[in-house]
Amino acid sequence: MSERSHWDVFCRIVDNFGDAGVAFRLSRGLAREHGKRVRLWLDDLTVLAKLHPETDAGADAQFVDGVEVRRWQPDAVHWRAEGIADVVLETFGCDTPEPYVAAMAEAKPHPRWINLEYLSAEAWVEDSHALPSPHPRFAPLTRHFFFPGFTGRTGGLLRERGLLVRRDQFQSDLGARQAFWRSIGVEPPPPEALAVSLFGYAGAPYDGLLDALSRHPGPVWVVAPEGVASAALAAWQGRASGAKGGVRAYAIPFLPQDRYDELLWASDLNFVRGEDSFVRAQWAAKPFVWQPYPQADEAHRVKLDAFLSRYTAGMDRAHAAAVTGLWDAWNRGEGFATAWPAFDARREIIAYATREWCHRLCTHADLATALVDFADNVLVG
Ligand code: TRH
Repeated sequence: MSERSHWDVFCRIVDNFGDAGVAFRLSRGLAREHGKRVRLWLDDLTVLAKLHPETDAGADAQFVDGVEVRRWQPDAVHWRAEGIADVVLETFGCDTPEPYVAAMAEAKPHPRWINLEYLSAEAWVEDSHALPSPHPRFAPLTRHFFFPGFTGRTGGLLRERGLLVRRDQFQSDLGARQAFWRSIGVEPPPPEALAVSLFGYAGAPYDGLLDALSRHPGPVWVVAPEGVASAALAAWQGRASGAKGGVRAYAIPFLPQDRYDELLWASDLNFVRGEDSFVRAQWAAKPFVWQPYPQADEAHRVKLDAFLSRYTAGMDRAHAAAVTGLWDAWNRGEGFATAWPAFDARREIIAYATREWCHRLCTHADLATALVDFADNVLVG
């Protein structure tokens, strides 16, 4: 049992924002809440600059919100001069540079070596979580696979200390919510309005959703940060003049990561995608609809079904069917005309069940705490 104080986190951006979003959030938690010295090695700083605008995308080294952020150009970094950490965390299978691994093999004691995997609610995750995998060439080194997840037998989810208290304060403070809406260029919705935030991938049935919302019997505020969803919203608005019903469409700039949380907290229904916004929607404890990252051979459908069956397990059959119906419509691209009214009619109870779901998730340790415990107390090296 020894405390490991220096962590190196490696992240290669595959596409979109999730890789950098998760790696930064985790690094910040390790630094801020666990007192670790964290270097986050990122190969594309422009993505971090979108999420955290104080980032200088041209700098090789800088501090962003307490995290030492380094540009990761594997061939340009002199690892021996930089020194290696006590704990090496590679995110999503990005390979730690070989010279760094060679230095790890020579170090005594060897650093702990962990690969953080993608999030999935599938049952096999519990069996694979924390398994070791000896390195084929650097024999003394063993890498462990760490899986985030929704149960106590996984690594848990990223959840900052005090997050839910801040959420509750925000949600119970009308003035704060109205100030937030104004600050993002949105007129505060009236109490009877349904506020919907929209974040999704290309190919999602934006028009079908917006057409269904235009038949909603009351005002609907649809807010989409810049991206595929905001472009689809603007295009729909252009076409739908005269047939928009009560829909007010707001295409807004992409928000800094912490402000995006506030959009999720302030909305009544959140469309989210990928990994990190999906988790944040659960902490917002508002009804939400998830679009998993599209994968070959429909692997994302399996992930979707696995999550839905956990999330709807505490709901009665009709509510579970309403949730599944809307998630199916969003992910399959058809059926909004019936799925939306069925969901909307049960929205209050679904909101209650989502809050319960959030409470249940909070009974597990958060991911940063679980990782620190694993590195300090479980691994021996
Ligand atoms: O951007 P994503 O599609 O990222 C994806 C997933 O992580 C996926 O699993 C992975 O394979 C792929 O990247 C490479 O969706 P995700 O995970 O929700 O990340 C979006 C991040 O952007 C999240 O941290 C929230 C943040 N965000 C903002 O900061 N401001 C915004 O206005 C919006 C809409 C999002």
